[in-house]
Amino acid sequence: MFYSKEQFKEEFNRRLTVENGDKTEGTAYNVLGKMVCEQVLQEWDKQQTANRDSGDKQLYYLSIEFLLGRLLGQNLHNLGAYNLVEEALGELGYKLSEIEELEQEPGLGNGGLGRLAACFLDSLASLGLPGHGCGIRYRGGLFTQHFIKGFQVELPTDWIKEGQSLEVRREDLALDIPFYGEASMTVEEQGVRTELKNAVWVKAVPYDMPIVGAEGGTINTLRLWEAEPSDRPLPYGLGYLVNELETAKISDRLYPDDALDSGKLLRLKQQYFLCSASIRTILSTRNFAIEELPEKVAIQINDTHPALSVPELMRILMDDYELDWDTAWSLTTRTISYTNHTILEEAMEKWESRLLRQLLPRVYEIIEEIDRRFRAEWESKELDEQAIHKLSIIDGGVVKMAVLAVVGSYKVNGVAKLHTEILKKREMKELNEYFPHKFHNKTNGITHRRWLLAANPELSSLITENIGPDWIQRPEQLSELGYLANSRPFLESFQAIKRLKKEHLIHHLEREHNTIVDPDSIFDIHIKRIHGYKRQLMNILHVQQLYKRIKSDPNYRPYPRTFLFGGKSAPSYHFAKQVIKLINTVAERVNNDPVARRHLHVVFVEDYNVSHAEFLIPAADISEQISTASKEASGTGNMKFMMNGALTLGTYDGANVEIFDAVGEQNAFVFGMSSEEVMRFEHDKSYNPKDIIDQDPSIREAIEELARGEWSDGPHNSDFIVRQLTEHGDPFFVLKDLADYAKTHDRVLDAYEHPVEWASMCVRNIAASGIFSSDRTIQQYSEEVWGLSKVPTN
Ligand code: 4GP
Repeated sequence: MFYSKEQFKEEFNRRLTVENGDKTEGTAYNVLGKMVCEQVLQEWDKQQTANRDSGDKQLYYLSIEFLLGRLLGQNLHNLGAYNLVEEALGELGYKLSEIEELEQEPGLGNGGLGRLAACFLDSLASLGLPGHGCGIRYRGGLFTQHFIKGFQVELPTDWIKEGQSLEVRREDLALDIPFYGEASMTVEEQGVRTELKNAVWVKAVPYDMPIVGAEGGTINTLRLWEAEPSDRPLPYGLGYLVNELETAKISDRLYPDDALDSGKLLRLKQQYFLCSASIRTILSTRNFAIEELPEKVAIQINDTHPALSVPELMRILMDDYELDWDTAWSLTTRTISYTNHTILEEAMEKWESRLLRQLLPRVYEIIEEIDRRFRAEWESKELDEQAIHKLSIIDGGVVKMAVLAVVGSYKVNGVAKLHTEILKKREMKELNEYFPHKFHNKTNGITHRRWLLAANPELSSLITENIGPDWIQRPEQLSELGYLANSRPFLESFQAIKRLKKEHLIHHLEREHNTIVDPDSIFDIHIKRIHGYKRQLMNILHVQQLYKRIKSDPNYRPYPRTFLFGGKSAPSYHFAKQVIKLINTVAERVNNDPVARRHLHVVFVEDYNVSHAEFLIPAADISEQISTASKEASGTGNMKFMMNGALTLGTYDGANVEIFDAVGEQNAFVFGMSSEEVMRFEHDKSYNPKDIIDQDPSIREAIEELARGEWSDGPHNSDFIVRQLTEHGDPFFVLKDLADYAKTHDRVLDAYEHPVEWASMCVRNIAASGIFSSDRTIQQYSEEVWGLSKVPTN
């Protein structure tokens, strides 16, 4: 279908007529989606069978999030058919980019962790490695963000409603998952048998999506589980309707609010549902002896959400395969590995034992036994209280999922060098000392296919024209661009492309947000979840200061800058929601001021998602990566910006540190406290923001105005912010770093006055960005953790 333009056009037209005769873009989207699907399905089927028959080791990446972004374009690119289809459709009067925009993005993720999973799937398939995703098919996905009077309002999203052309329901693989009930043991001739009685069953139905690798790659599977009512009878006394409603909720939406017990139980149900359904299917469709499990299967758990994989695999091996504890433990701890994505206390999952015991009685028994045995190992050693606390899986009535994950895995990794060091030396020091060979680093990466080739085809072509096409397969070869960092013609072409991408973004913002941006201004972009440690507050306080200065000093007329924000706050995170309100109010004041408007423009992109990011990132001049040092595990947005030739304005945090190392600090804008300083202050408790407020009149004034509610339509709309900066000791060191941040922005302005040198710095960033391709990350995981071999291509 995609071999020649003429053939494609003929087939497309034929289907268009059959469909319903209309030639709208909506029909064109459906027709094209089905054509891609059919093209992929045949080959996919063949490869699935070949995979099963080959007996080669397969990886299963279990993740509660997969933030895929739109898939139609990605599939066309990876099939190598994008240009052909674009031209063919052009001749038929359609614009492929406009058809692509009709796809409802599956928002099955929240932030970095989910997007990383999606980048990894693309790299696995493109490198020809057999690695599959297992997740949940949330009907709702992440909420849609709306601003009403500057406040975030969350609306439900229904990505499935439109009809997904690229998934296959696998009724044949459906299975029932038990919750509640009582674990009971019977002694039989062969040994002890454990059964669950009076359980409530939920049917898990998989929907498979093909993950198409780039040319020469393979087609892997993303299996998303949906919860449906089971046909099994309910235990006596449980209402049918109640159960139906409860069941439906399991795959209803991502991250239900866990403030109440009901929300906590729902999250736990989701986690167990994912682990149990995935692992049982992995085992039931295998064609090897169960003792060979670690040689045939690798299970990677993406953060602790799928950490119940450890007791669940144990349960299956013991109860269904009748293996003894030691054999089951040996197989489990050679199959599972774990990635940690955060050291933030609030994100380190802890489940109350009483909830786990009630919901998953048999699984809880196994967790208790894992804890008991592990305890017995270390109890003979002389350990202080701190170490005992850090090594306990069950501690003070809660199960610490990160400890369970570490104990049950053969490898544990952090996602950037600094993060891994912090895990090893501080957060998980005792576990690292206990298991010295488990911990390792795998710095994150991003797929250059989506973030450079697809999002910025103009820059990609310029690169290929100058260094040839090999970098597409081996992105580290982008380093050859280093020689062009002083070539005038090359720099001019780069500048022209940056300008074009700014215009694309402007057009997009005009269409979607009714905002007009000055293409000559500096595009300074801060896009990520809204969180205290990511310090959107510092950015907007600085804008406030600039505004004040413009208003009070007639000689201060800086070069125009557009500060773009994008990101969502968790629905119950009041501080972050107030930051959103603050940014929107500052935007309104600044943008409506006839003088300030010539120098400053603030744009908050509503409902930030992957599709918006694809417009924003290629247009950026400055990439804001300003988290409090030690708090951002890695960051991956920073890598996407760098690859598109934006300069990082950032702290020594997460993967920024490696970005600065790769490109040289002279090609970035580095500022702020180091992670050691932050950790020292946290340890000594010696930082007092009041000192800064007392010393710096402009900061004092800003806080006073915030307290009076001048920047957010009333004091109650910024009370969380004011209290955090004053009474609560400014835990993310916003005021401490603010002055240095402001100075660094002045350095940006100075540098921007020299466009040739600026462009040259941008090119050096692109040249140094190859190591941040997720192909490098996946290659390392494959060689050092999973032991995969390339799927043979015929
Ligand atoms: C994120 C981290 O915050 C980010 O630094 C990292 O780049 C990303 O994971 C991928 O490793 N964590 C989450 C989360 O998204 O939900 O904990």
